[in-house]
Amino acid sequence: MLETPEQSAAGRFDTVLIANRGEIAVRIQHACRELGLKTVAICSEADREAPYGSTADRFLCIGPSSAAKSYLNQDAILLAARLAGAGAIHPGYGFLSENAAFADAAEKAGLTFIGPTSSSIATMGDKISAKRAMMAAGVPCVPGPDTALPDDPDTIERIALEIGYPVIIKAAGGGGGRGMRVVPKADVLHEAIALTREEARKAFGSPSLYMEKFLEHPRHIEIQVICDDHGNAVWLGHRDCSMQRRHQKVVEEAPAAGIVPDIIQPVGMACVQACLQIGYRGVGTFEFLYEDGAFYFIEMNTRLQVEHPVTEMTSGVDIVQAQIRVAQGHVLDLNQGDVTCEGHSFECRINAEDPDSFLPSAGVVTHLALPTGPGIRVDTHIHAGYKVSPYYDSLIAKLIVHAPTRAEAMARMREALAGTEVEGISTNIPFLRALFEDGAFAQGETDIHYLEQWLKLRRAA
Ligand code: MV4
Repeated sequence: MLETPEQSAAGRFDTVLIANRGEIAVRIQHACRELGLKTVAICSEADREAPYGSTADRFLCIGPSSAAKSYLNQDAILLAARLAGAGAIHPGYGFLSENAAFADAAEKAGLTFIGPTSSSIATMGDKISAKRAMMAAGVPCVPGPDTALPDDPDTIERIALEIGYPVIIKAAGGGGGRGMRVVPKADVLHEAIALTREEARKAFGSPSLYMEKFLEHPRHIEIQVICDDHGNAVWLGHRDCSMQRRHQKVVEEAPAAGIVPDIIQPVGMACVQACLQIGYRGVGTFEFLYEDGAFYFIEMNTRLQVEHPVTEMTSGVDIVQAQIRVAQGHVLDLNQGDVTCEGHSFECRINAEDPDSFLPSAGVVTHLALPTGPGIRVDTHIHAGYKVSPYYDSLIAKLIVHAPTRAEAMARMREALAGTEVEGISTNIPFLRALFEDGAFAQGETDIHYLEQWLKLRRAA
């Protein structure tokens, strides 16, 4: 019998192996069950007691505590999928989620990788090819060539002069703040390039670099997209993720404060156009710097992101369910005209960390109280008695609120933070409570440097 495009497309699966841990393993498991899919949870030895293990249909320990030997062990995960009869792998975020070779290996093993094609992952993983694809699609980018820097010193100097100082040197294999160096003026240009090249060679196995205008006080604004395999793509609105310390986001919100529809609309449409042009499938995030009223593309993330809930709250779209459905080959059941942005949402990342040193704080959660009430959502895997292990990321919960206005959402977050009690380990909750009392934050007057400056002032006081 002739198959409809809907049926013939990519993955048909009824069991999903969740190749991740922590709160996102819980989040993905909920989405799978709601879609009628069976789940396979995996764990390292440190996560044997994880609560999502007992709620999954299967629970397999795939290796020792070290992530390199478990959550990053591609062969162990593919073997677990085969043993458990999974037809698909959801990589979550971090770990193998943006590993093109893993996406490829999964597909070659007959499994659906719940994410973009390995070729899309590879294109976006190379920040130069990503920029080239975006410029070709009409997405506004930071001034600077979409090609690797040559070796010739004179040509390099000419490129820098053309852009205008200050410039920033970035590694093609970098991203997320790794492998970059600001060059304030010409006399330190060649030294900066030599240092960054060596770092890039060591860290990413490639010495390839590119140069951009350095923006001094931008905000970090990102656009969420979702695309199917049938030529449909929509953007689900924007988020502000400027509130970060050392490239670790702490608070995210949707929509970005003070960004009016007229100015973001063409940027969102350009992102959608870019997705169609490169044949993108799945969820993705376009990262922009926003300065003096203009947007500049910097990177595209090809995974589900930690902060996806703020967009779920404002758009009403279950992003994880939609991501799984498009991986099954379904047509996106959503048109751009259906997408709205209602109210305002904040997310706080609750980290198990020392309040002064920010070092991870491991140990047993002796007491836990989580907030309840209208417009409050908590994404977490922890419970009273849970042992926070020192092996992984310190994220233990995400506190998400939604309210009609930004001011009301801030008040709701203050209420949610007041109702959150975690004892036995140190957390950043006291610091988040103080941040939500900050006047400039309440006014939406922040940029990517705000939090670090605020922390410096607070320490001095
Ligand atoms: C920049 C920039 C200023 N100008 N590029 C850091 C993470 C990586 N995604 C790109 N990053 C930056 N790229 C130009 N041309 C400043 C940063 C940056 C940053 C960006 C987003 C969020 C936080 C940041 C913190 C420091 C620097």
